[in-house]
Amino acid sequence: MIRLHHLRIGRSLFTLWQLEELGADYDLTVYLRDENFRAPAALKEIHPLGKSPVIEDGDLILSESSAITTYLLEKFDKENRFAPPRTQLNDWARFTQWLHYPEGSVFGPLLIKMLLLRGGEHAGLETFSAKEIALHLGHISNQLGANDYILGSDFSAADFGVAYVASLADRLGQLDANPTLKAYLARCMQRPAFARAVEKGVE
Ligand SMILES: N[C@@H](CCC(=O)N[C@@H](CS)C(=O)NCC(=O)O)C(=O)O
Repeated sequence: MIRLHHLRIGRSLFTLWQLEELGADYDLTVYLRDENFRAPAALKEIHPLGKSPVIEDGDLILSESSAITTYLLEKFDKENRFAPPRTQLNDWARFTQWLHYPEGSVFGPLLIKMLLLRGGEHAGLETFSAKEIALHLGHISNQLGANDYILGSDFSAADFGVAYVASLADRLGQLDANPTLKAYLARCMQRPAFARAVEKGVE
């Protein structure tokens, strides 16, 4: 059975949510952050990077949220409920673009903003992160348009990562003037599977 090594407060909640959406059988090991908000050393015993999410499935130890999503889809989404089949090549390629975009492009500027809010000062980084955050949040909002989810009217596995960066942007006060993304985030969080993930992984 799959085991998710879940660090409280962070992106692995979104992997937990995915396991719930997929109806997968899984076990959970929960880790608490230390006084510096870092992962405890115990996570390094699972994977050398000591970060979360990490899943264990037999002798497979897998890190990186988008790789985990791809693996879980292969394993539990045979009916393509959460991603287009690879035979629809263009749709599948667009799906993978939105699957990798949050971690690959959006997270970095948000991380800079988070560090600056925690007490750093750096004019160049302020300008860079403000511009990049506006660019990416604008891009995501445009893609959403009047749709409920990032690839259209149906929820897909690309929404896990997009909802994660939207939630981080919200925590950093970056969605106050963005009703489209606020509503999108609320819509994702109202899904019953998300509520189950919160119950198991947060409380
Ligand atoms: N690129 C990785 C990032 C993993 C990551 O940095 N996870 C954070 C939690 S959100 C973490 O474990 N931080 C604790 C630490 O670095 O001490 C992914 O997509 O999974």
